[in-house]
Amino acid sequence: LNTERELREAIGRGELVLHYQPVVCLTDGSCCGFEALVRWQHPVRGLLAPSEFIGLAEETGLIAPLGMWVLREGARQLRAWHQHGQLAHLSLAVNISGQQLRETARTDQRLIDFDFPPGLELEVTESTLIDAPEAVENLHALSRLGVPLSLDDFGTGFASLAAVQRHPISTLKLDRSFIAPLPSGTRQRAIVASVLTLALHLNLRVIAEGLETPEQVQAVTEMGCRYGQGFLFSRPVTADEAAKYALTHP
Ligand code: G
Ligand code: G
Ligand code: NA
Ligand code: MN
Repeated sequence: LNTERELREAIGRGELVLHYQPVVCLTDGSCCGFEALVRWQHPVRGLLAPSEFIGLAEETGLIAPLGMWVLREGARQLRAWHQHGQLAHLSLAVNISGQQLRETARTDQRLIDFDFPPGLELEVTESTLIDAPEAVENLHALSRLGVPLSLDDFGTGFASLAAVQRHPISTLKLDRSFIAPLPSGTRQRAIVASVLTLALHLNLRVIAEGLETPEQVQAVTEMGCRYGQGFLFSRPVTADEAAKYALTHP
């Protein structure tokens, strides 16, 4: 099992890497941006998924330095892509844990002082909006700085669209548990259809997560969804592979 010391040293030694999953415009198949997903290149255990160390990072407070590393690396990569004329349109969404948002006021590595490049966005989960007033304050501060915010795993928690409206959220990421049963699941189809209808009227962008088949793309497109992510398009890949994907899906 990973220990706190191991993870602290890993952050310092540069053993973390970011992989990138394309966000695709469903109407023309173009790549409009990416979501950054962190991995730990462990010297012995190989490439570890976030589920194996984000929990430990949150329990130990290491989520603050880890989260700042992810933000800095994502911003560096996005700036590098933007130098390339054909990649200047890309956006990049970075995940930020509620715990990190809560702690940011108490740490010296203030998220609020970060120099966000244009196109850099943040993703938070529904529970962040619900259980942490301090986190919500920081979210509002980030939004006032012009940072676009997405609500991740939408539909799995307790956030209603009415609650979403009280916060500066510009994008909903429709959780893949609603997408998986499509096109047949009639109940899920009804949920997806009503979320899309309301979201479009509320001027929220919606990204369907976990698209794995063309039939699922067709189903969500017919219901008005314009953006998607999922293995059908690409798994999360390295920065070089991500750039190649963007260049071949203009
Ligand atoms: O990469 P994978 O598909 O295994 O991601 C699993 C989960 O880990 C997702 O819920 C994602 O939001 C979370 N995650 C991935 N990267 C980061 C990160 O940089 N910071 C935080 N806080 N969570 C992340
Ligand atoms: O919680 P979040 O949505 O950030 O998690 C992203 C996770 O979802 C990553 O672990 C990523 O590998 C996974 N993922 C992305 N696309 C698909 C997909 O099409 N199908 C499945 N099963 N998982 C996916
Ligand atoms: Na996410
Ligand atoms: Mn999600």
